[in-house]
Amino acid sequence: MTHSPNSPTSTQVLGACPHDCPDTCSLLTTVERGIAIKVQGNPAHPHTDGALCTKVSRYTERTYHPERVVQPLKRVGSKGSGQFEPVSWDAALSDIATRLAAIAARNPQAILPYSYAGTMGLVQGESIAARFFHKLGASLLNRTICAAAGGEGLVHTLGGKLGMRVEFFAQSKLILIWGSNSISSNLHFWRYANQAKRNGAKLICIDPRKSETADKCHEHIALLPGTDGALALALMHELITHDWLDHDYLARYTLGWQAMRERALQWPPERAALVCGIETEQIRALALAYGACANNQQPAAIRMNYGLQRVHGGANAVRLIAALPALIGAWRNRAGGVLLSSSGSFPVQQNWLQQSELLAGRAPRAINMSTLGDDLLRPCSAEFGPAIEALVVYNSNPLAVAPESAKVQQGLAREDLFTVVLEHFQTDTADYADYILPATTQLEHWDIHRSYGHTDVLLNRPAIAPLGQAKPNTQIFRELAQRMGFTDGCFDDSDETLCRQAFGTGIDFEVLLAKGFVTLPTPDAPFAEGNFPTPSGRCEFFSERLAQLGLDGLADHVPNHEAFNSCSSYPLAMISPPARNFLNSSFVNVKSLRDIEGEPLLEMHAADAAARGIASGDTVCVFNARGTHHCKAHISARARLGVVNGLGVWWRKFGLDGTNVNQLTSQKLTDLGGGPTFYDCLVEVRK
Ligand SMILES: Nc1nc2c(c(=O)[nH]1)N[C@H]1C(S)=C(S)[C@@H](COP(=O)(O)OP(=O)(O)OC[C@H]3O[C@@H](n4cnc5c(=O)[nH]c(N)nc54)[C@H](O)[C@@H]3O)O[C@H]1N2
Ligand SMILES: Nc1nc2c(c(=O)[nH]1)N[C@H]1C(S)=C(S)[C@@H](COP(=O)(O)OP(=O)(O)OC[C@H]3O[C@@H](n4cnc5c(=O)[nH]c(N)nc54)[C@H](O)[C@@H]3O)O[C@H]1N2
Ligand SMILES: [Mo]
Repeated sequence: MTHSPNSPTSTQVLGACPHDCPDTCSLLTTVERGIAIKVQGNPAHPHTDGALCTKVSRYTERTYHPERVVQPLKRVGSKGSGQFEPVSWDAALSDIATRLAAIAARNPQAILPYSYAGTMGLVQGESIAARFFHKLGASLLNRTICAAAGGEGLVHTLGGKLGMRVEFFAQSKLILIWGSNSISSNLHFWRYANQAKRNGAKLICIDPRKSETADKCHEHIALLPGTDGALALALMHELITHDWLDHDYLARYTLGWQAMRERALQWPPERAALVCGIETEQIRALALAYGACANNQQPAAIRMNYGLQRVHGGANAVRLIAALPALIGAWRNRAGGVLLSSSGSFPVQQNWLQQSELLAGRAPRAINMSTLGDDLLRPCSAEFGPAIEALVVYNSNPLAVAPESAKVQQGLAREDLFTVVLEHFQTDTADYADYILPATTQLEHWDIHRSYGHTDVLLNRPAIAPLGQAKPNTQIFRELAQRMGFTDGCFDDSDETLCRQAFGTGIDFEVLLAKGFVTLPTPDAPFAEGNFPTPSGRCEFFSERLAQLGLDGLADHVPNHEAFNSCSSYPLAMISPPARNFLNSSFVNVKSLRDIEGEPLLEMHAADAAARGIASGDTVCVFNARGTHHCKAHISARARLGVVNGLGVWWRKFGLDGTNVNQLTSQKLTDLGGGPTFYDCLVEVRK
């Protein structure tokens, strides 16, 4: 904490942005008389560079929002009515502990924790909470909803969630921005890309939607959703037939090249163009640009993001794209290669944080968070195990963000389901709670963060006291543990201790305390000489591990579950990428940000709208066999023919008919990793 030179009563506190975003910014919060008056980007942190996105610069508006939940609430109305009355912490926690203990006495696996990335903090995420559920023997949760497919794709190709260091994109000469609207969802990467652009780099955006990022790139390839694997194979085809290859790199540092080569040769650009719904010439031009960088002529970099892996073949597509740098030897230069996620670089002490030995030999079933709707409705069976009787939600808003909301809603509405929600606000999910417990925000608690877009560790110190009766997630689970009679010493670890130990001895905590961030000592060009952390030590075109699972060891194009087909009764593909001023469903209730986004919209191509007699501003019904969702149509050059864009993720209660886009999405899963397929979704639209 430092005293600001301007005012003796004003202090500045170093923190970290908690949100699910690759940027993980360093924050400076100005506090006067115990009130946070301003949250700014830390100018001393190179990646943040003193700048925040619009939404996080409004963090005080969110923190002091008049609708913050600041005391425990107990349901008084019917399930989902949203009617609650205040209760004391003691009454709430005692009742919750009694109810959970009764269920656990029959079968603890009937209790399901449900959490994701409301905060990315390692402490307010899965530390004491995980210990609590492990001790209880509750069902485990497979946290697949964001990155499972892409993560598997990386692991089975490069060996981990690793890649280029983000700062070196500034020195690249060709950048493919693939499945990422960086200006909206990875702003601090965009700064490096823009620097490269000013230095003469060519930027190509590959995205079905003409995003704000596509506007600023030299070229935009608007392929159909879920066809990236075909495009990558055709690129390989062109690199091979023109011999734009780094043969030395391929021979020394890759595995399975002959088989990959044969498969790629089945994908001439003409074939891929039909699948992708684009011109053959666009594929040839892309290959020419990428091939011109072969053999160290120019550094070529790829920034993938998770947007492209929310489809059936998401993991295979990531495998194919992650393999591209090896063909041209792009990894030889630190400004070449690919980055999807850097989160595997961090020496997180997960076992210590989560204390899995508290399971004491039990192996509870794991429930996939991406099929919550179905799972809440499943009866007890030999295959499934006990029906879910209690759901404890923290750091997530599943009714808004999980696919096929009608099923999630039906499940949450079960009278025999006991639901506890730890939250800042009365979200769509919290409306269905039996108890809402007030949680602190990032300004009010300790935490420590890794990042999936850079390689710095950040510490977050509390800037202000908890609002009202709010408590950190950790403290809520500590107190519940106490009431359940859990006496293990690990429940006494303080938040500060958890921060200190989260990275073991891998990080100098004193530097973190003083500076707020520490950069990991990772190599500049990690794969310049192979050293892939795969079983073979090579970039794996062919994965023996996948082959042993009975899967195709070689990556391929895997078509969508709901592949685009103009003759089907649902002839439009719908994608629902993030809105710039929301963070998934967070911030939707912050009025100044909601005012910028306006209202839930469906972007449509003029021809698709005209064919249905739809004009901009019309209320439309978007529907498929899973449900209907009403919103306003917006005819826009951002939508390509055959694809509609429903920017997400709105709170259902702000929608025209109390739904959002996830009323339409399906619970079908990805090829690997059990991820959701939000962007693999056919719909029809009528006025
Ligand atoms: N402002 C803001 N920032 C965010 C988020 C947010 O909600 N708002 N979300 C955060 C989260 S949770 C994550 S996981 C990260 C990454 O979040 P992502 O969801 O990956 O975010 P984007 O970078 O916007 O990438 C989505 C882009 O992929 C495109 N896309 C959709 N389908 C396909 C496809 O099949 N192929 C290709 N090539 N592109 C496709 C979309 O049109 C969109 O422009 O961003 C984080 N940052
Ligand atoms: N249609 C469609 N659906 C999507 C996506 C999409 O692109 N399209 N994106 C998907 C992706 S990539 C992701 S990552 C998921 C995200 O899904 P979630 O991780 O559920 O993200 P949020 O909607 O931001 O909800 C997080 C909630 O956690 C709360 N929270 C924040 N900090 C704390 C805390 O310290 N303690 C407690 N108790 N609560 C806290 C916030 O108030 C917020 O309500 O959504 C997915 N859903
Ligand atoms: Mo995500």
